[in-house]
Amino acid sequence: MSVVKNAANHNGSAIWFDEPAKEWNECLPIGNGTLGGMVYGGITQEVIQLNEDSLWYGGPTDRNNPDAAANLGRIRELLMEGHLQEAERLALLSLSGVPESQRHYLPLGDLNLTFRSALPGEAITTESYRRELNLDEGHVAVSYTQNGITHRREIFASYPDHAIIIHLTADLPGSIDVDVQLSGGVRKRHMDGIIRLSDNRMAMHGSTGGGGVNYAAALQVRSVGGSVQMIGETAVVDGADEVIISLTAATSFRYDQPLEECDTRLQQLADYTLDTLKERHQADYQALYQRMSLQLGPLDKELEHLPANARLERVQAGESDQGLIGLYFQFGRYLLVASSRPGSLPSNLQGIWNEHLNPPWDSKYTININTQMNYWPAELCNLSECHEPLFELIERMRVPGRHTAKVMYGCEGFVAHHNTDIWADTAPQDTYMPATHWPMGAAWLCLHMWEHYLYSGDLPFLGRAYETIKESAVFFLDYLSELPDGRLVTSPSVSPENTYMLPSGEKGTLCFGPAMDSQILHELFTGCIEASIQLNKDQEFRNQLVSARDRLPGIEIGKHGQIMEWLEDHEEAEPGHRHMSHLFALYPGNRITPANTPELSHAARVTLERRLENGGGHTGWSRAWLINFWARLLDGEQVYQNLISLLQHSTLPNLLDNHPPFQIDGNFGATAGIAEALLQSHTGTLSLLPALPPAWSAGKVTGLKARGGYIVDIEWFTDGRLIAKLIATQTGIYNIQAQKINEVRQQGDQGGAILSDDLSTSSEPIKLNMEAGYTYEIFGRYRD
Ligand code: FUC
Repeated sequence: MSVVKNAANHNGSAIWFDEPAKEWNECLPIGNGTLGGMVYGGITQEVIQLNEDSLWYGGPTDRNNPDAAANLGRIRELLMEGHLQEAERLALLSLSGVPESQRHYLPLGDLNLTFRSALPGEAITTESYRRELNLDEGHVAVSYTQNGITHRREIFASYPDHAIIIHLTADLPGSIDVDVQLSGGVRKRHMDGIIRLSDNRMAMHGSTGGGGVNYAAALQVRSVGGSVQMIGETAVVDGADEVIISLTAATSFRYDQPLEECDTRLQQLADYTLDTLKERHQADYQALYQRMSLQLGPLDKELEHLPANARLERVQAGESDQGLIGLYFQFGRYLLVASSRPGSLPSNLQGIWNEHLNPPWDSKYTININTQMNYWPAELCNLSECHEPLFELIERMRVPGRHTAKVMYGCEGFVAHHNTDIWADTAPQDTYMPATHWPMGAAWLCLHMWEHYLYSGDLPFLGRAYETIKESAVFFLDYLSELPDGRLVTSPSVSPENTYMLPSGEKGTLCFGPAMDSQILHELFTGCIEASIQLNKDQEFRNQLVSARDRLPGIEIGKHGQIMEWLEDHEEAEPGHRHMSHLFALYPGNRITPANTPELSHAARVTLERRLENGGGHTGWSRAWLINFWARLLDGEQVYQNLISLLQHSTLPNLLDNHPPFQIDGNFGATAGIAEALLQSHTGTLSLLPALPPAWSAGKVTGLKARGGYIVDIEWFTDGRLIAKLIATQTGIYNIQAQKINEVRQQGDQGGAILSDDLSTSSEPIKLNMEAGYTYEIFGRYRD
């Protein structure tokens, strides 16, 4: 067989390849939030590796260490007295979860299509092969010409129809001969069997151990022309013009009878034509995906003729490709739509795409940075609904988290540590000193609910979120310890996942009052205070929070001019550490800003430079966090350099993020970072092109979202001009900032009007009184 490469392809919104995936890291992902597939695109053998988001090993358990409460006081004393090793040993024994590990995610199996497209002995020639993820349409397509017949496969995961649809066509009627099989893939020994549901439907079913879920995956094969018959465990298609395969899966996490659920779904789809299935999918998908567009210039359209791996290799060799960055951005948005939809679980460490029985870090939720990073683009990049699964998980964490708070710490409220799983487990994970004993996971997650309100202005949502945010704050009012000087600190805790050094050379991780904890608490208390004002309730509780917030340690600058990571100005064992927890207040927090806290901003810069000089940013997510930090420091050149580093060192051939191994957070973090360079609104000022990389000398973005619900389009030109369009969904006064704003026009139903011109001669923000329903056009400059 020979594969002749096809050079004549052209589509700006496709991630495409001229050969099948040789391994999983080259596959293209599809997903509808609950069902995921990785498509290999093989010519005679197509494999789609399958996942269902609720297929995890094991059931819920109570892992809280029964000896925690009795030892907590002693651990705190040991820490205060400086007996670090004893404190750590006792914490490891008495505060770690029992057993130490939460539940892990599992793959579902494989869909195998074996094409019988040549007569025995006949030579096969294959040419014009193309495999693409079409971001505009939300599907993967594979096409090739074999012995003169052009075959095409289109594969999409439909959210409205709970199914993966595979459509096979060929340009010669009667020429599709294919065997269709479901298999457990790597789980083949953990599967109860394959059963026939009808003469064109079959299902695979089984259960996971440890009291875990029952599951089923089922498929239905329909042909236009030719025939479909079941032989053994195979659906055999002969001589078809066209084939439609619908595949679905469910587990007992959501349905009492997963197999029946799958069968019912497939029967409902049995009469839908391909056109109907496709229309329903596209209407749903495009309503989200097409809210935004991004073109970064200078754009070299010729590069679209190159497959994604070749484009990536060019960038890795030092060439520029702004189109690839635009593609990477939209791919990030695609991945969020594909892995997190209302009703699904949140996007985990690998989104929903996992091929391992024993996945890296369990492919679950690491909530000391990674899960949060997955959701950084949700609001800003106009995919607010995709945030919902995270809120549901946080809310589910309240019950186990309340128990953990009581049993481990004797506190009210709810708490979670640095990981959680499908069952919203809140007890500490692992026996890993740098990470395990960190009580801030839920508090940080709660800030996502607050942010959702800031973007949406949705008061009923705030009413719902407030209960969760408040319950997290209640925990800390109980948990915080008072220092002799009156400050309130978390104890014990760690600064994820870094190690400090004492002057004696002793190394430690357990501590009290690490900077990140105080910074998260400051924002949690502030959010809770402001929410209670918005909702006009809980004045007394609010007062308690105000006084507790005043007693949190402030953000301090250390001996190197850096932001201090711990309460003492310790040296770090690994100055280039991947975590930069003490810069939480710069991003995603908002207390360090160049405008309001120039000294702290400078110290944040020093902190980043020290990390980078010492090899920082070596994991994908760490590099993605750097991009956001630099955007907040308004340094476009660094935004760009770190994006390039991400593409050069932490990106797989299919553009998925590489920790290594594959971990999806870097995709989402970098997507957010690109947007953060173009629009910021965290200080109450809407800032246009605040950290524009000089390399993006012209461009256009549409559909970004700013806090307050504004939809923002910006076009900018090589001569330094910008034109922005703001659609106001709420009425209010907003500060607008660019390098310079010359003129503002209001457009409404009644036509346009120049509101003002000659507005700013400096880069100071202007005040704009915006009315809901109106569009405001802003003419200005992003550079002198
Ligand atoms: C944190 C990080 C690791 C990894 C893991 C899933 O523990 O420190 O780098 O991303 O989560």
